Amino acid sequence: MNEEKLLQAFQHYVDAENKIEAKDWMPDGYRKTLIRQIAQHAHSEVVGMLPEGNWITRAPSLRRKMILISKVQDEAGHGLYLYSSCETLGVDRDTLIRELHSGKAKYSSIFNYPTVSWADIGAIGWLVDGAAIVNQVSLQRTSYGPYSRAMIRICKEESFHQRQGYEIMIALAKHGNVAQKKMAQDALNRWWWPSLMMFGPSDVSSAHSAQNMAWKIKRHSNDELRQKFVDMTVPQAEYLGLTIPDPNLKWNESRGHYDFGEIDWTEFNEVIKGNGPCNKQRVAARNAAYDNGAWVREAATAHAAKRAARNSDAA
Ligand code: BYC
Repeated sequence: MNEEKLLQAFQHYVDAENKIEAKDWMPDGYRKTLIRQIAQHAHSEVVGMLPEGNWITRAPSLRRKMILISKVQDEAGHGLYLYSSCETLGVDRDTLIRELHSGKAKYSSIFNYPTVSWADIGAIGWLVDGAAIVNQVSLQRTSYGPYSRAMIRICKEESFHQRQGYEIMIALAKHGNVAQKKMAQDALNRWWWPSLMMFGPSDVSSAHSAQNMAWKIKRHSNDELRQKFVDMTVPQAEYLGLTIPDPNLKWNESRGHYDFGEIDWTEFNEVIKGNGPCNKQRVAARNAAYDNGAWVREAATAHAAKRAARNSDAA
């Protein structure tokens, strides 16, 4: 079959809601953009451990500490599923990790903001994991089988993450004292706009959306998902008695959605270019973790070689 026929057959197959598997023929562009998106997603999970990890030693009770450790561990697991899913496309994990460590690879803008108070852990669970779920529920139906299956597993844990964050916000904002309520509002003020930025540039500026929607890698546009998140989150903020820091936020009866203010795209572009408040710190922390773990990798390789030699002696 020539290239054009292959492309047509591929598009029909995708249009009929079939999943593409690792050994199926796929256009080079499809493989390339999937490697890009899945790798960025994997890096986001791993870098996402850092802002929350910052609070493990300072969680206010043993119960909170156990929950937070468990959540951060889940993120490492999500990173593993996603790197594995990316490897099925023919790229090796070392290459991806090298790109993260050199600062070449992108990861979600949200993890370049600092976690300055305990309420930030609540806000991350509520807003960041809340935004992640909206995006990832949609990606469960992505056309690439290994990515879709990873998303189904991840979403189950993500909803627990969102609830643990919201529960922290309830404790602070509804049942807390004046200082705790203030802390919750301050966290919402700082995390609201960066959470909206997680969905990426607006549809008119999104470089990859049109092709990736046609290939059904993405099932909803950046703006559709952002709107869904706003509509879902406003009543949650009202229940908490907190104010979303957007004077233009208003229910629009005719659209059946909330209108909201313009995102600061200059800030977004600076953060994804590496100039956010914590970009350098995050990349340095990942490099240090990799270097400090060298002895573990060497020991595991030596152990595997010893076992292989023992098995071949026995054979
Ligand atoms: N941050 O054409 P566009 C988590 C980049 S982890 C940084 O719209 P696309 C969690 C984009 O990559 C959740 N970069 O792109 C973990 C592209 O750059 P390149 C992470 C961004 O791919 C631990 C350029 O801007 N979720 O929840 O069609 C603890 C143009 O954008 C961002 C995922 O990764 C951003 N926010 O759509 C707690 C979801 N937005 O590659 C929680 C999977 C855009 O051309 N990814 N860029 O240099 C996606 O769904 C899509 O890739 C996006 C962007 C919606 C993010």
